[in-house]
Amino acid sequence: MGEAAPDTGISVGVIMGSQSDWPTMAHAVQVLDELGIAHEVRIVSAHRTPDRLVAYAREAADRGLKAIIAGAGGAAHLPGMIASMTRVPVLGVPVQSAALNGMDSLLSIVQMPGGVPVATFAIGKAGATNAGLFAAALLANADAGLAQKLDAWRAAQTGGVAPVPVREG
Ligand code: RP5
Repeated sequence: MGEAAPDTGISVGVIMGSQSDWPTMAHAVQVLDELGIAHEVRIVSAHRTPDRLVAYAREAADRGLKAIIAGAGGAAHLPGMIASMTRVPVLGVPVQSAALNGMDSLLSIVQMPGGVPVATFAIGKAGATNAGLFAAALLANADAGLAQKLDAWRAAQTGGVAPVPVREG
């Protein structure tokens, strides 16, 4: 048995299967940045870097991660494989694929067998944003300061919605 990985003080891991997933996953990172949540960002591919995937999942709990946001596209095994090796909650983001518009990603992530949960979000930007907000909500259960920030974030969103549409065109 090796030594337990040290707690890094990082609460959320944002991982993605490829550099090409970054434009989508950047929206999760933006939310974490706005709310001041300590996070790390990594490329971890289920298919191209399987050893990296195993190490990341196996060390996640001992490193102190409270949530892992995992985005992938196509045959999107990353979130499910990570979830199979850690009890840290996994939030899956289906990246919009070129061939099937992300339906392949969505179904690959959401259709987990009973016993290995992955919380699955919408395809693309909305899903990544909401995964960031959901991770924040999980952490806010045990962090009053973060709860205040999250409430303020939501209040600002509400305040930004005009009551009457601008008549364009
Ligand atoms: C998946 O394959 C990645 O998550 C990405 O969405 C998709 C395409 O990857 P690239 O060929 O652009 O690296 O593993």
